[in-house]
Amino acid sequence: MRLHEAPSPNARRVHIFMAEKGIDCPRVTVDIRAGENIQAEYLGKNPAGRVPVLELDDGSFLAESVAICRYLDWMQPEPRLFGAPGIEAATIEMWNRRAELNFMANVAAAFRNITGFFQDRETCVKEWGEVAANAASRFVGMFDAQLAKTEYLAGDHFSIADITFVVAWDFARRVKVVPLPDAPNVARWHSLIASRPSYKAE
Ligand SMILES: N[C@@H](CCC(=O)N[C@@H](CS)C(=O)NCC(=O)O)C(=O)O
Repeated sequence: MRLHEAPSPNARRVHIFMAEKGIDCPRVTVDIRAGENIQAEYLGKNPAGRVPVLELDDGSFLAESVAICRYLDWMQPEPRLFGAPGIEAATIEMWNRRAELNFMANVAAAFRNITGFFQDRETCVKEWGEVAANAASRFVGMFDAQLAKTEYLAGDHFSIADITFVVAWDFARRVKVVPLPDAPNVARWHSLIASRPSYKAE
């Protein structure tokens, strides 16, 4: 098994997940800046042209960071990061989707459209980026209110939802295109997540 990746939020999701599970595998760096991920050879691995991609021992490829995490979870069920079947797993799914769709996707759209980072391969619309930045900013309140009630994003236990949100949060802080409002409960939660050894996984 090999992980095709580049320094990026979605690859970091898989790195943290792997560290939590105690799984490691060789890495192959994909030069996304130079567009290696949109060349024919890479598109054969992932027709969506994105990182990360997990290459399996039978020569097949698995893309989409959460799908990769699902596969790793099947390989190594403990610790349970997708929750116990039933309401726990469903609640984790709910918060993971909120972290991804309401926050991470808006942060990514803001970054891509405002900075024009990938303008060699897509049309960037600054106004759209600003709309996305404001949407990401507005959703911070939803996460802060949840974290006022629960220790981790989806309840009492660390989960994939925490991984998605911390990766997106750190990226938003680093690229500075989203105005992040004061969020004391997110700050409390961030210190908790940052104290886990997996937070430093690369
Ligand atoms: N939904 C995908 C998103 C993957 C994605 O957007 N990856 C970014 C890096 S975080 C990428 O490959 N960007 C290169 C490009 O857009 O050309 C996943 O979860 O893996």
